Order: sequence, then structure tokens, then C-alpha cells
Amino acid sequence: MLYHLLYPLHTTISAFNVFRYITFRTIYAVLTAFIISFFLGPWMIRKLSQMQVGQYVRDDGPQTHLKKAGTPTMGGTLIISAVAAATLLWADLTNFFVWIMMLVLIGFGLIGFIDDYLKQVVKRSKGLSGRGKLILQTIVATIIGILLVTHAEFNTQLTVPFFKYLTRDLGWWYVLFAVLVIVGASNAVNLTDGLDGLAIGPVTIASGAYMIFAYVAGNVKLAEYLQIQYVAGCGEVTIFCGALIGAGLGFLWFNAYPAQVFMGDVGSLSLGGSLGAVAVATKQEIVLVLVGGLFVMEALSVIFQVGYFKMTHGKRIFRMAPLHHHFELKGWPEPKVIVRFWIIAIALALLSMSTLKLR
Ligand code: 57M
Repeated sequence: MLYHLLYPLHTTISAFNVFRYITFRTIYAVLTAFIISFFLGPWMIRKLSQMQVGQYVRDDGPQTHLKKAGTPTMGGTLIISAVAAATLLWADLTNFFVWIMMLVLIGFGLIGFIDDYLKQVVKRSKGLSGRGKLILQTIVATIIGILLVTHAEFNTQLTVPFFKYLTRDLGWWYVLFAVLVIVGASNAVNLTDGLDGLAIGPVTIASGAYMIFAYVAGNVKLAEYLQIQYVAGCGEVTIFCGALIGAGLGFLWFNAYPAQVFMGDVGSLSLGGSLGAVAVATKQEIVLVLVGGLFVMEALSVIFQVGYFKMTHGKRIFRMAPLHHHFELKGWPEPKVIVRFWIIAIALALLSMSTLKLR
């Protein structure tokens, strides 16, 4: 909105030219989202406590988690509000990709919100069923996939990092592929959200990596130079990624160990879905396995654990899945698990950046 209000003034005052630049608007999107989530955080936590939106903690998990019972949850509503406000303030609102991002952020946020609301407020302890959640996620992701595939500036070519000549046109199958990426990312972030700051840290780190990918993919010269697919218009996604970083850092202030608030499904489903949609929109889908490698590790630990558990009628590979519980039960203090997982996330994000050069 500010872009539309302030940039036209450059004809009279040339300094307003600066609002044209994605880099400039991204910096302000980071700051705006940070300020919103940082300053509204305490108010939000008070409100959630008053509404008694306190976390129920399962007694079959690590015992150290029992003391977390009653921690306000659904803090994700603040993250979503901060990301949406900052994006709408600084991005070009005539840009197609900006609205795709709003759709995924709010669509997946609503699914999580309904789930949390049933669990926390209506006290229907289980919330939405796993199947119900998956169906709703698939519907929203399919809409996004169809919108992308039918968009004139978007192609359905799939490229593989490190192998510039390995491409394949998926045609309408791209919709299915996009659904897999978006729904998979959403659920993987949800599984990771089990220790203080464990999800929001790597989400912020991955957003940083995609901020760079989006900028490069949306810039015809840089995309050509680095030999990645150019996606006209996706440069504005850089601003959305910046908003994710700012809101994520502001939320981490309160979610850092010992957490004063959890993000809830409203946060984890929405943030994961958003990362998936960013990966698809920037045509850097496969590299998400690397950028979000930590989420992949957590999800795989669950798949292997559950598979093995069922096959062997009760035997386990890990002491408990997802993976972070395994290390907790091995005796690592919670902050150690969290910081070590962040370190892995940073290393993977840096490694993913090398795909830009190694082609
Ligand atoms: C949600 N939710 C946290 C909080 C957060 C298939 C199965 C592996 C699924 C998995 C599962 O349900 N995962 C998704 C994980 C919960 O956090 C809430 O949920 C929101 C995210 N959706 O925002 O509102 C608890 O996590 C802790 N927490 C923090 N700090 C945070 O910042 O400490 C969360 C955020 C909170 C709090 O304690 O209460 C969760 O873990 O429930 N299920 C599991 O993860 C369960 N694993 C399991 O059953 N493993 C089995 C295999 C055979 C399936 C095994 O390995 O034996 C574990 N989770 C828990 N207890 N809590 C095990 C038992």
C-alpha cells in the first residue's frame, strides 16, 4: 500500500524513487513485521492467557514437558497478522504472486486456527482429525497449484539443482507436485514445532534463503547469470520472505526457551505452507528439501518410526519420534537440542545457496 502511495511521488520528489526497489521495500518489510510481532507480543500473550488458550501437554511425552502445561498457544495469529500487514504495506499489490502468498498464509492459517480453536477454546481435545486437516490443506494447495499453472508468466518446467540440463515439463501434473510440496512442508513444520523456538528458528532461516532465491529468480539479469529459471514478477515474493523473517524474529523473542507462548497449529501449518508456496512460486521447489532439511529430517524420523513400530508390533528406531524427542530422552537439555538443530538449519541453508553457483 505504501508502495502505491509513495512511489508515484517520485515525479515531484526524486527521493521517493527509492520505493521502487525491492531491496529497500524488503528491509522495511522485515522491520515492520518485526515491530508488529515484537510490540504486540506481550498484549497477545496476555489476551491468550485471559481467554485461557493454554496448552494441554500429553503425559506420554518427555517428562520435562509437563511443566509447560498452560503456556498460551495460538501465537501464530500474531505471526500471520504481522506477515500479512508488512507484505500488504510494502509489496506491489497488483502482483499476482503477492496474492498467492496471502492465500496460502491465511488459508493454511485458518485450517490451523480451526484446529487450535476446537482444541483450546471449545476444548474438543483432539481438534480437527488428521484426515480432516489433510483434506482441507489439499483443497487450499490445489487452488494455489491451479492458479499458478494457469498464470501466463509461470511455466511448469521442473529443474533439478546442480543439474542445469535436467528439466522436465510436468504440464498439469505440476498441480499435484505443488500440492505435495506445499502440504508436505506444512506438515513437516508442524511436526518440528515441539520444542521452544525449534520451528520458528529454522522457518526464519529458510525464509532468509528463499528471500535470496526469490530476488534472483525475479531478476532477469541475475537469473540468467546464475542460470536459474526466471519467473517474471516473483521478485515481490522477496518482500513476503522478508516479512516472514521479521515476524519470525519478533515471535522468537517470546517463544525462546523457556517459551512464554507457542505458535499453535495456526502458526506451524501456515508457516510451513508458506515456505512450500514460496519454493513453488520461485521455481526452487526441489531445493526446499535442502533449505528445509531439518523439517525433512523430523518428518522422516516420524515416517520411519511409525512404519517400523507397525511392522514390528511395537519396536522403535528412535527413543521417541519426532527426532527432537529422541535427543531429549537421551538426556540432552532442551536448549542444547534447539540450538544444535538451528546450527544444522543454518548449515543446510548455506549449502542450498551453493546450488546457485554450482550448475
Ligand atoms: C504437533 N505438537 C506438540 C503447540 C505447538 C504421528 C505423530 C508423530 C504426530 C506427532 C504430533 O502430533 N505432532 C504435531 C506437535 C505440542 O505443541 C503444540 O502443537 C503446536 C504445533 N502443532 O505450537 O501448540 C507440544 O510440543 C511442545 N512445544 C514446546 N515448545 C514450543 O514452542 O515445548 C511446542 C512448541 C507442546 C509442548 O510440550 O505441548 C507435541 O509434541 O505434542 N506426535 C508426537 O509428536 C508424539 N510422538 C509420538 O507419539 N511418537 C511415537 C510414534 C510411534 C508415533 C513414538 O515415537 O513412540 C509425541 N508428542 C508428545 N508426547 N507431546 C509423543 C508424546
